[in-house]
Amino acid sequence: MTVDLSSKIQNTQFKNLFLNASGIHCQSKKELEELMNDHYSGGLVTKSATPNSRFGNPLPRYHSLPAGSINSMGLPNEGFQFYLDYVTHSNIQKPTILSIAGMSKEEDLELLHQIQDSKYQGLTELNLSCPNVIGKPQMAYDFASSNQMLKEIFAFFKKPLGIKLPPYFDLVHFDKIAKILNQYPLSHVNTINSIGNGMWVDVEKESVVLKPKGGFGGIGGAIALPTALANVRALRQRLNASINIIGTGGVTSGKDAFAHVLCGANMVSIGTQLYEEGLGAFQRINNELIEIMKAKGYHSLDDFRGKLKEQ
Ligand code: RRO
Repeated sequence: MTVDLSSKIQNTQFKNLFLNASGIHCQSKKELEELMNDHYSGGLVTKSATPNSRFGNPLPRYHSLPAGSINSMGLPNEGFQFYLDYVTHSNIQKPTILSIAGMSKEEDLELLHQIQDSKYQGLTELNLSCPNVIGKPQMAYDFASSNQMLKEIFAFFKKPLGIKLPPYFDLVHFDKIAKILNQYPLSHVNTINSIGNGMWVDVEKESVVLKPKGGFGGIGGAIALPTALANVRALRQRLNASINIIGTGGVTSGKDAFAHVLCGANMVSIGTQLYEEGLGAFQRINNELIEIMKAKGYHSLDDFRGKLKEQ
């Protein structure tokens, strides 16, 4: 029995549904090349870019947890031009998602103007949810500002654009954000970014584990899975069908990816597990998902996407 893992975001066709989560294995040229050449990832997402390169927050800024991770990287990246050059000039063998994260609305608009004026034809993703930049709130928790920003963006931006959302925790907030997003021709939403401003304690040292922000950081990995599934499901139930969903959060196995698709994900991205296991995670998780689909008699993702049953 053959199983087809191909998927689409708007008109962009991916040979399989798996992506790296932005920030994982996608900052340097070497990492991007390795991702580009990996046979088992369907596409490539770049590290969120700021106008100029950044070192990011002081170290230590990533810590593995028993069932996930905490990070406060602080947007280390090579600068917007580096990533724009990479996705427009390199030997591109798979679809790309160019992630951007300006430090202000003005910077975001400026980066989007540059993309609009460039020859880049791939997908762009505006990160409205980085939890770790000191003094900068997560924009997508401010509904009025997000709406105003999208209004200004779509007045000039005509290429495929998605946004990266933070997790929401209240059904009223899902209603509010979906009502805003449904007014715009978004290619996709990517949900969820890490669960912002968590804390881990090293009991032996009686200390936090990260240097920046007094130890507060974004939580990812297996412990984020239930929150991620809820966000994919709740947004799929509310967003226009034309807005695709990239499910991100807590995927460590084919089973977790299957659950994301059941909740409505078109694509699935892998963060903490990719960092911990390396690129081999793509092949393993691909194979696990294929085995589950074969056992259930599913040929394609459409056979079960969004078909989560209620009790
Ligand atoms: O660089 C980071 O600290 C970071 C970013 Br931009 C993000 O969107 N999510 C995250 O967990 N870390």
